[in-house]
Amino acid sequence: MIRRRYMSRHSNVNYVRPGVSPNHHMFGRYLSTVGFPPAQTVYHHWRHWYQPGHLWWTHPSHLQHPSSSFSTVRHPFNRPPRPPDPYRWSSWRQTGILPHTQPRRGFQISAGLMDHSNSEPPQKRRKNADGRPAGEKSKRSPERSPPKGSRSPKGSPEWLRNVTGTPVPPGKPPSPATPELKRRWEDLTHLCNAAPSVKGGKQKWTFDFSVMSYNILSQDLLCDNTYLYRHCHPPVLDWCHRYPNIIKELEQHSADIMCLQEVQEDHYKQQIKPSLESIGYHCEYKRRTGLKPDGCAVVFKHERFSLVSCHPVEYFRRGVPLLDRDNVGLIVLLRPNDPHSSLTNICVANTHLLYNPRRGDIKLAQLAVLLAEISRVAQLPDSSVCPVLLCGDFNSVPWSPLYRFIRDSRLEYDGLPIGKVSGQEEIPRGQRILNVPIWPRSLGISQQCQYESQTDSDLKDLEQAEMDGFTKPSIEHCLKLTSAYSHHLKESGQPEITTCHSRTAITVDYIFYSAALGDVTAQAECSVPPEKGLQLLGRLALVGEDELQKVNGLPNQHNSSDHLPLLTRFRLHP
Ligand code: KL2
Repeated sequence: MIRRRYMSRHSNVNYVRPGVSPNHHMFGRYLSTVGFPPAQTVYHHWRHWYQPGHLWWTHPSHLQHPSSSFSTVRHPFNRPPRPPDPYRWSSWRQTGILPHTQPRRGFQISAGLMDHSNSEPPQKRRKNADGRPAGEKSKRSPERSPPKGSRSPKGSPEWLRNVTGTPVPPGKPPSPATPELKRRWEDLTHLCNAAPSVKGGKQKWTFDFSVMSYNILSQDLLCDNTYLYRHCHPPVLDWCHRYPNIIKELEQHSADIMCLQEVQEDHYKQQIKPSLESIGYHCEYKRRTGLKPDGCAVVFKHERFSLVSCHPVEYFRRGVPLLDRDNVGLIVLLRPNDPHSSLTNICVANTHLLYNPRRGDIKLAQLAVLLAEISRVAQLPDSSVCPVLLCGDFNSVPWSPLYRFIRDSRLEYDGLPIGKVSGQEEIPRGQRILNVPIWPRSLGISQQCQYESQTDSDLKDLEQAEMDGFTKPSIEHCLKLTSAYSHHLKESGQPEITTCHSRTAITVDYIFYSAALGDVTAQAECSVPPEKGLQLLGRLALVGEDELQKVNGLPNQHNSSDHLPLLTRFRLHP
């Protein structure tokens, strides 16, 4: 019976992408924007594929590497003939239900996941950025290096650590009824004396808006790091399962401004941008330098804001050894659409800093480049700065030196090991300490994270002061930033988790903002908050490890990234 069901399923070569759920109301709509067949067609196939209790998943043949693909070879009884490989692009193209362009290394996800041996992930080849010095060709990127046994990632949860080889217990395929993660809205208005927003009338005009920061997990990086997702049921890792979930989530939260990271360029162009534009968003995008195909997007509702200017930021600088990585940032200056035109612009910056836990020196240099550009973009005629929102994935944990630098506007780093800057690893390998100065003067950015004047006379005048600055082991910046999240759960005091996979469960994503006088968080944490600024009205509460354990970690059937979105609401005063 088991065998017949298995075989009859495969006798039909019109496979659908596994795990695509027809239950999402966005399903037909969004897929149709990229040339997918009508939803019913896919649904028919989906039903055929995704039967709860179906034994395909538990069958040993799924452990075979899909590159063996379909052949005429007959297997013994317990090894039925393999179908045309559902994980190979060519098989899907024959069905006519795939988008017209070939996903970059798409459908290899499961190839990695199907290999449930205990071996470490294969050594990965470094992709060379265009125009890199030839010597870098053979250099292995530490960012892509597989985990070593000696590494001690912070917060790696026990319940996700030892899952290799047993992703789903036999006979228990994950049902579509995997519990959903519950997140409640935390209203903070009562704490900050925020009167309801007044739309005109005698009271002062204010402007309320919401901001999201969300690392959506690029499919390319997912494929590169499959060993992080061995706890997942493979179909939930398929982009065709993840995309409808992600777009539904974005639409449901309906933030006025969204800062997205790990947005893969082809998915952005073909799916994400058209979908968001169709619901009233203006979209800006900056792809990483080099060959990795993802980047940062900032999107906002054009009903609420107008774009004043857009500033992509590349951290790669030829000739600066610290800035040899392909991470990027994206800054936009926005004007609130305010009929009274009494409101200041706001500066929104989005970034995804280097992952490598050992290279805090690079992370700080990348951050300095971003802060210098924010200071320039946000500068007002009176030399003060407009309210700033700094969002993104900083690959650094709360209260780490990098985090404290952002929040305290200053970091004394004398004798600080570079492996301790981000706090990602409890016991970092390597003892190398930060150089003084961290980044060289040739970068053109001062130790106050400001662009330096480049003219000869200016340089002479500044020389002494600068030299002093460049020999002191401290860095500063001019923004007064507060974190919108407190990094501990209100009820249990447990750490909040923003990213979770089989090696980690920590906070690395943040929404920092210029807090106004009267902002509750700022009063508690910032001695002299600036007058111009934002008031935090509320946030979508994060969750702790316990809640994530109940939903099998991330990504899962409903949460389709290995990060959770951060969502906040602010009030802007004139
Ligand atoms: O931690 V992340 O995931 O913010 O969610 O940022 C990086 C990592 C992202 C971009 O480089 O890819 C992931 N081990 C674990 N994760 C890695 C590794 C690695 N060696 N390399 C890249 N990433």
